[in-house]
Amino acid sequence: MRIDPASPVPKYAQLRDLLLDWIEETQLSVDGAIPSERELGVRYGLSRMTVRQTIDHLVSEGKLYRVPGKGTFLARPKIEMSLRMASFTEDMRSRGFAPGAQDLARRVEAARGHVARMLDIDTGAPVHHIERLRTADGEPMAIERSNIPLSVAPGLAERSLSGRSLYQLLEDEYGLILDSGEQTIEAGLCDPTDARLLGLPPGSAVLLLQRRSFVNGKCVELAISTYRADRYQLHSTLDPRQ
Ligand code: 16G
Repeated sequence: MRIDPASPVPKYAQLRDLLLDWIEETQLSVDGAIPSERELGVRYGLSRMTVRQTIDHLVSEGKLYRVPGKGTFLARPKIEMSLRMASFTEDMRSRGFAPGAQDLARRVEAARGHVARMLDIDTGAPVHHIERLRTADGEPMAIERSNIPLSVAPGLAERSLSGRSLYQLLEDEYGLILDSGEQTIEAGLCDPTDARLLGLPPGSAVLLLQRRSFVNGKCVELAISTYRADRYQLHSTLDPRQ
């Protein structure tokens, strides 16, 4: 395949497709190098500027990454964000990663405003607030901030969560089996504190998730989470009848 100068598709966009085809055909492995900008320019008869534009796009999409002075390499594929009720632990295990959690904060506090409303409890009612950095094979993936009414899980504060799944604990010790949920996902920019924890430059793109999980119609968890947008993507099947 070649660049078609008569095509209405801009050359940088044609090169993007050619490059993605080349990556697939050569079965380039993750961290494998793509040809240099100079080589690509010669191979496809394009200016260095056009080639750079294509690569800039692929880098910002997270498909490629640059190492200054070394070249441009194939990035790892993104993880498809689970749209099921799965816990982080379950989800990561099913993908072959070792799940992990680092405690960032844990306290019992009085529910206010948004949290009280979303949990459908009185303002001032006590809630467990649990903040964890979630990791996959040791790599930071997300920060999860869970709010659980004290009334649904009394004594949770005294229970260790280290190396343990929160959902599993809720099930084993409180008989809470989450049976429904709702979730919103929106794009956002990472604040400096979360960026440091996630190992990202401040202002990086992130996915902001808010999940409410229910047992018999009662909201038992409000989780407000920040997921790395360079490691996650959304995928859904579309049903015209819904
Ligand atoms: C998921 C949930 C989170 C929950 C966590 C429990 C989101 C979007 N989803 O990641 O609400 O707290 O699982 O995980 O935040 P665990 O059982 O592995 O501790």
